[in-house]
Amino acid sequence: MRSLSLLDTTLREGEQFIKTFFTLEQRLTIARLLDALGVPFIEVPSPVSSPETRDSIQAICALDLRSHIVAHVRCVEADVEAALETSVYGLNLFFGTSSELRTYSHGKQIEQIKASAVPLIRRIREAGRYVRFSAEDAFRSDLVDLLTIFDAVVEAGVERIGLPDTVGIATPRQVEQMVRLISDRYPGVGIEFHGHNDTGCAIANTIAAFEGGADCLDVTIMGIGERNGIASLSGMIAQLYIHYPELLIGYDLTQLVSLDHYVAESLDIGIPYNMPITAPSAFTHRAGVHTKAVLHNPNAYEILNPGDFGLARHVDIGSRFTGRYAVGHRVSELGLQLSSEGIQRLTSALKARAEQGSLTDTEVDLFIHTWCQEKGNLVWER
Ligand code: HCA
Ligand code: CU
Repeated sequence: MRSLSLLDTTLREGEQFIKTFFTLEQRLTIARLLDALGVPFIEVPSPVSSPETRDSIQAICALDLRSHIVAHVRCVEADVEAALETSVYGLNLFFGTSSELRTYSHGKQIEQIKASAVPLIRRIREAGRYVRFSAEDAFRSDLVDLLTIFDAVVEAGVERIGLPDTVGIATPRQVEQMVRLISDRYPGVGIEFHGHNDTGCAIANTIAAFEGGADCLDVTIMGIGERNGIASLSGMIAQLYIHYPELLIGYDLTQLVSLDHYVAESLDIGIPYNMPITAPSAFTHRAGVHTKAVLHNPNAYEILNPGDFGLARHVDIGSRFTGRYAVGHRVSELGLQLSSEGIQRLTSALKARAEQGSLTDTEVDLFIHTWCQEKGNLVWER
């Protein structure tokens, strides 16, 4: 079986999201919840960011979690030394390699990048810590430049190479090809992928990276990050659950909902309506054709079992698209009995009422009771 580590960077990339401001207590709770879920790596910012950040990193390390804590650090000696002074498991080094970042961000040439990274990698390895080197903006970088740098950092002893799609420009096919090329060239070295969501491909690109040979995939809770973020933890869990369930052995999937809720509340936002697994309506069925089939067998329209995540399925019958089968089902759940003609008439009445706006479950039940009490409608009441 192939090994795969999810790396959650909510406490680093996620803190770069415009709505994020986590207190120390919130950072600690998020780290604990990620650990309880079973995420192998938790990324934190560079300790040089601020004294408060440094203290938070130490407090997270002091939790003594099973998850490895890794700091995201520039290839700058002082930054590396500051990170080595903390108790982090390892350092995630990064350096912009595209001509865009070399020109407008740090102004360094490829040779200078190599010259900065190599001694720092050696230093980190000598200190006995884990080290990864990431080529920021890899998917707009020249391939020869990338290979020149990777040859050097692999030689210096990096345990993983990071291939971030920093601007979210890549397609799944490009990601798979690039990851395959790098993993074929450096057998024995891990590959990490980090996919931004600028064109909505983050989850697809991240699973493509795994299929190309990556062994570490970056996510954040609800996908929060710079701009519109990166691949979401729930999205990747959903992908793995369906396509590679053996890789989720050891995860406590019931923690996912608490995590998304906790972060959504901390940010004062709702969980996005389209979030895999944890969206409020992720397991709600509405149209008559769907509700009938799902009531017969949930597999008809569900690929994820809500029970595995501590969630429940919901059949919505208060819409203009409601169907007779689901309405009849609700009638019997309420302990009432109607003839099939009665169900048909009740459904038509409910549909007509829903044309003025959808009804909540409570409103539907009230509507059914009232309709049934009308003379002649009810066949039998338990
Ligand atoms: C950043 C950029 C980064 C780094 C990813 C990595 C990106 O915000 O510093 O280190 O692999 O998207 O390139 O998040
Ligand atoms: Cu990023």
